[in-house]
Amino acid sequence: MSPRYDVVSIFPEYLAPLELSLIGKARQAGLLELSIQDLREFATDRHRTVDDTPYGGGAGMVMKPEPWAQALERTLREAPAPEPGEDAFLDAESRRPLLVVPSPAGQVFTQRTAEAFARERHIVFACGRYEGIDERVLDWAAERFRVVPVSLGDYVLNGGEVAVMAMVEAAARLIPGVIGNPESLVEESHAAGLLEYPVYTKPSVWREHPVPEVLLSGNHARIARERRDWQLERTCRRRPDLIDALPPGALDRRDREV
Ligand code: 6GU
Repeated sequence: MSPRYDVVSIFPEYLAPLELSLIGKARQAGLLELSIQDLREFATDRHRTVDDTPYGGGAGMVMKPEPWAQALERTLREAPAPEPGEDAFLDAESRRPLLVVPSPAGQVFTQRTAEAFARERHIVFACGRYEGIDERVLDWAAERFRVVPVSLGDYVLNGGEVAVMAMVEAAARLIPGVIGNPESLVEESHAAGLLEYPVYTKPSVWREHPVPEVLLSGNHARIARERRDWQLERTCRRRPDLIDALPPGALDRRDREV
């Protein structure tokens, strides 16, 4: 059974690029079901209002709770049914869909998060705008979903839509079958906690810049060793924090000579 992702947003057109490229093809191939809901459908007044002024004062507007509850209830009604036998050992808690709330106040999204998302059967993404969603929606939702506020990093976007595009793309490409050659997932940046090594293609000399000689040697052991060194050098220079975070034993004796 392919995973289902629901995205709720007041700007459903913002998510249109998810029709394209790899994710679009995965949807067409039935590897991923993606449904985009317009939050304003669940507003009740003539102006389709989804925001209001904050209690306690302050700048900006807050998203009203009721349209969110209605929209999230619809995603629960449309939740994929468990396959007979498939989830036999899951408790009720694990059967709850994941509710991802993009927010600069969330836990930071990493490749590990993407890997965890790719194992989920049903994820609902709740895109907030303005100053955010009335906190009671998250309290209410916690009885129906596993709620996780998630941030892309330490900067502020206008809303969750761009963040959801990044998260959906990072997770969906890890769903089995979405990427034609799964070996390309093994070597890429962050898979082993290091940045990817630099890559080169023809011509062997381009505008007086030659390709590193070792890559033309045909010596696969030497090439593998050199690429590992390039990864380590690049990671030390650009992202020393990743070196500090490597699990014990991730570096071997020969790595330490770099
Ligand atoms: Cl997930 N949402 C918003 N609005 N801003 C962000 C973010 C998310 N991650 C970083 N900045």
